[in-house]
Amino acid sequence: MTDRPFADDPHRPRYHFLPPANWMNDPNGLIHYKGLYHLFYQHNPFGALWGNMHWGHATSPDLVHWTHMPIALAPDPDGPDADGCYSGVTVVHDGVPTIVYTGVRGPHELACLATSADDELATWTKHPGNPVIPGTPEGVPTTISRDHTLWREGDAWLMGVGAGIEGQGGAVLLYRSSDLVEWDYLHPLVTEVADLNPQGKIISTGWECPDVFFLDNQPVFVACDWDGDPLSVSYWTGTYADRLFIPQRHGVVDAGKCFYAPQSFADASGRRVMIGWLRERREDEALVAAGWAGAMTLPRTVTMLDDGALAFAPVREVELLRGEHRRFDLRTGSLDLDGIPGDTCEILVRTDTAPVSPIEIEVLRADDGSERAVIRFDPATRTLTLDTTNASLSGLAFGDIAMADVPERADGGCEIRIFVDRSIVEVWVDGRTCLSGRAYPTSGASGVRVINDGATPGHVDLWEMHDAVH
Ligand code: DQQ
Repeated sequence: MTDRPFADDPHRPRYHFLPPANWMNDPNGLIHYKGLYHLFYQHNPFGALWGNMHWGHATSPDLVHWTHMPIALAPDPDGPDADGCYSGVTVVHDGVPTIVYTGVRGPHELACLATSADDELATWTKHPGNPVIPGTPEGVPTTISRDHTLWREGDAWLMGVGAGIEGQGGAVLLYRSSDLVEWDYLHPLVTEVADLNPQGKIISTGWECPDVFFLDNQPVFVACDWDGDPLSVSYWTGTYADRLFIPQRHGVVDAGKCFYAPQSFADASGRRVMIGWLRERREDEALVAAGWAGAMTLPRTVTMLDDGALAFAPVREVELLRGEHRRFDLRTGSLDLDGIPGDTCEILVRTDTAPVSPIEIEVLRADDGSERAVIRFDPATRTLTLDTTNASLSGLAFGDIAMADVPERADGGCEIRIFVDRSIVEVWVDGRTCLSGRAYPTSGASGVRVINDGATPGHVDLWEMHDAVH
């Protein structure tokens, strides 16, 4: 980072995206336009806590090196977004880049538009007719109604709005338009299905940040389960016909407790790329003291497997950040990092054969083990856990245990890929299952230790990772 007011902050990430300072939450308006990737985001430019919702903006030629841009959208005290410019998307309509976002004024959540005429999408003009949808549909008892997902169907735009319907849980309200300005409400595209939730019951009072897209013509629906607070991020695959999505299979996008509000887009090569928000896991007091809050995940590709499950993997461009490299035998134990910073690195553990007992990797580890984040793959239960309960001695940091199921690989092998970036730990197994977490060691802990009972042969690759945000 060239602007470094936080150079001495050991928790501030260096290759995951975050704004120059202050609060950030949801990624918004992701688009690949005229050769540049654009990341907009929910941003409070005035402080490190949630509030004053603006749209921040950054661009990248390659999804990993980011340049900060001027703020794209700010609330207008006299407008329908007087209390905030909330989440939304960017689409190109008749050649004009257009943001569709939620303007908030008092209790009202209202669909609004803004357009840009410059190639870098640096400046935006709000539509004079905002809000383009002045309220919720008559007769639908909504709990919330915000955040947008758009797709093309013939000559029309279809738009899903994240919502909740009293007594029914999460819902997506479906609208149709030919020009993004005049919208007709159709019906709920999908509502929460209790039986498909792992809990077997309705868990959301509303779904935030819905994301509807198609992979090889198969419909996918991602939503954030919300009950007044963020709960989890689910995906469903199923069928789409007569403008109804019938969910058949449920999965978790990333079971990490800090992961929320992901958004995806298709880039010029056609791949589907997703970025999510990594929430802080510490008290407000610590955020204010730090002067910043929130980071983005590394961009992830989303693909569908034959059985309808989704696979998530870091985009290949992440390898552009790799620097110095070392290789160790999987039986090494504590790794001698030999100059590679253990708090900004990538660790790749590969077994040559099916693991016969659990493999544990401790990162951000103090020499005496008093602080450590633990990644554990258990081949018997096929589970991956990320345990941050002992990651910090600070009373202001929250630790937790996140767990994900790891499907068996046909060849029996196993690949665990870990990205450590100061207070961020992102873990993938077999380029399919991911878990993210936050860890705030107080002691500058940055050791890496691999615990393997010695019976499973394999190796560990370690790279330093370079800074990525200008
Ligand atoms: N955050 C946004 C909302 C969204 C929520 C407001 C999820 O639009 O529903 O900042 O983090």
